[in-house]
Amino acid sequence: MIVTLVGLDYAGKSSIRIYLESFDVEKAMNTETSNSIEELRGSKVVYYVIPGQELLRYEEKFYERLFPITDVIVFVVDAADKEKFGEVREFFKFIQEMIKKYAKEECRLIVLAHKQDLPNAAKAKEVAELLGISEKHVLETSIKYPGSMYELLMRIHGIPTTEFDAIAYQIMQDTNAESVTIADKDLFPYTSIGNKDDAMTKLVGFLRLTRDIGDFDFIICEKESKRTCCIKDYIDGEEIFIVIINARANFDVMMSSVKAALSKIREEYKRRWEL
Ligand SMILES: Nc1nc2c(ncn2[C@@H]2O[C@H](COP(=O)(O)OP(=O)(O)OP(=O)(O)O)[C@@H](O)[C@H]2O)c(=O)[nH]1
Ligand SMILES: [Mg+2]
Repeated sequence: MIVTLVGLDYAGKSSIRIYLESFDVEKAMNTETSNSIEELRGSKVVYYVIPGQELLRYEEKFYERLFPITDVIVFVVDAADKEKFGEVREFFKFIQEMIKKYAKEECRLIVLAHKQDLPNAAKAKEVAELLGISEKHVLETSIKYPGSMYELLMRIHGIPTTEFDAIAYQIMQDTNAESVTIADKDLFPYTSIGNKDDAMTKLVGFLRLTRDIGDFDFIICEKESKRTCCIKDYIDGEEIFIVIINARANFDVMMSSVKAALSKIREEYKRRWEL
């Protein structure tokens, strides 16, 4: 799957890429304006970012090259910078033209009302009205709200999570947990049940830890008598992670529930990703 991020300079495109690459908000907040196309290769998704400076964003050659292979276009709007809304609208018209000219018929568009953590950031409704599109295409996001990054990733893969939801619910019930999340090493979520901000914060933490400590089967963290577990396994060489927050059942119960879940995840994974 190929995802292309577009938008004005300073909108937050590179920040999103860096967050998905490093899981590090601080790093993602410290960017400089981009002068060329950036790329991030995940196992199921490749992200391209087109630079937003005025001199570059109207370069038709970028769209001619990328839109024919793009499955999802993400149009990022700095929702807090209302002074630039005129410029945003004008650029969106150009993007619509580029879509008509170069994009695949089935290419999807997601608009981000980004930087929601800033005071007075415009909501999805306002951004939708600005661009003359339906509100259902607009997502409110912030690098600082991990739950919103989860929503974005879910929207990107665009596949119903029903089967994975059922698997996660079962683990939740078996282990008497607060939240269960299943995702791959690129943060690509299969499902998450419970508070999304908590789930993504923990998942991101475990993914960073994985990079630091290398391979593991499971990690258990106890804090204020709250037990959070991360179980890692492989499906056809691909790492998958199950994060269980506040599992109250005993260890054996948890492991047998996870084991049962993993075989179901394996089946569902193959169906979904056509392996
Ligand atoms: N408050 C807040 N600031 C953000 C967020 N995302 C990005 N930023 C800030 O916005 C700045 C610009 O973001 P970039 O990602 O560099 O912007 P860009 O869209 O890549 O811009 P160009 O490379 O010029 O096209 C970053 O350095 C961050 O400080 C967010 O969610 N909230
Ligand atoms: Mg950039």
